[in-house]
Amino acid sequence: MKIVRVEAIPFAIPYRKPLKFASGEVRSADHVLVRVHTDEGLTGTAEAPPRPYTYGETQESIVAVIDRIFAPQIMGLTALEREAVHEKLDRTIGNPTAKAAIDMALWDILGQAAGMPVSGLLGGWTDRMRVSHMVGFAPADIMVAEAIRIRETYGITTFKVKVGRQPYTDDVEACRALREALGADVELYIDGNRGWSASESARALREMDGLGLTFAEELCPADDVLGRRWLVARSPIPFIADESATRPAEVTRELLGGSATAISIKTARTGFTASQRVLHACEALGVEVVMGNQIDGQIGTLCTVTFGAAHRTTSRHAGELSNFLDITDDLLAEPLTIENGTLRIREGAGLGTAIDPDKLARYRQDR
Ligand code: MUC
Ligand code: MG
Repeated sequence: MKIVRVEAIPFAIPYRKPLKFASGEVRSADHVLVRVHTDEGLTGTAEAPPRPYTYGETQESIVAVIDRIFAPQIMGLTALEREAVHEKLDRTIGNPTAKAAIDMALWDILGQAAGMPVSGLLGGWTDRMRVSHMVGFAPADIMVAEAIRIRETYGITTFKVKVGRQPYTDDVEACRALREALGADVELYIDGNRGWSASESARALREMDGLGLTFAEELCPADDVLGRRWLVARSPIPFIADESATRPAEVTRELLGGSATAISIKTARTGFTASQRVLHACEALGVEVVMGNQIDGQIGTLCTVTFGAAHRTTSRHAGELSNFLDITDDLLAEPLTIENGTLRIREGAGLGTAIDPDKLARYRQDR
């Protein structure tokens, strides 16, 4: 199971409509397909999504760091030496999605070698997750129409509403319109991507009181250290750290410092190995977690549901698993389908991320 080759293939697939949020917007899935090959002919597959506004990575930087630094460092190690692989990767600061994709590709290899699904190797709690759909910025009536369409088409009843606009009252109006249109049975929570100040966030939360929101995520920057702690101490609902807590140590720091009371776990940035460290820390500390989405394609979404369904704690809340619906196509040979508001894991050996070679040829950017 020696690693003999690591491929980092840039590809781009257009979106049907852009997804807009306070820290940026996405119009094309310009991701990197990561394939780790072993001497026995097994190939582990995952994808890395560049999010410059969150991690500083670009498609070019992901390819470069894998080709020039990570691949030469891990060549010759085996898929069973994950700790040694991570010791090498961690010599380089940052680059979370590049590292995570390599980690998940190694788990894929382990599953294939063992003839077992990765979800079972991780924990095997269940075979599916309820899906939460992310509603991006638009006028309130368009956001309502999208949520209604998603509920009618896919049976999804949990929505994460992007907030953080100026004036904040636009978002208060959108959340109120969503609650009125969708009724009391739908779960709603909000994500500000650091768009507001602490005082704007506090006013928004007060004005949204009564809308039955479950969580508030990254409403103001964690770098506004005292303002953020002040806000979190007053928040009537758990306050999720997402981009401010991207590594196990950051999770500890933000939670113990009072800058968050819940955590978004994203396999796109912590793979499976570090996501388990984050999850176990959260379980030990007694804080809730949500499986987040790095605006993943279907490969990344399959990784998220594989991890989320594998553990009891991550299965308690709906996982953010529907961003791929906005993308016009994908590389997966067998597309994902959301039915009755749920997404299932793959039952076969490994992750089930078999790639359609014709689609890869069509969308890859390096030839
Ligand atoms: C999210 O939960 O914030 C948007 C920016 C990012 O880093 O992730 C997405 C979704
Ligand atoms: Mg977020």
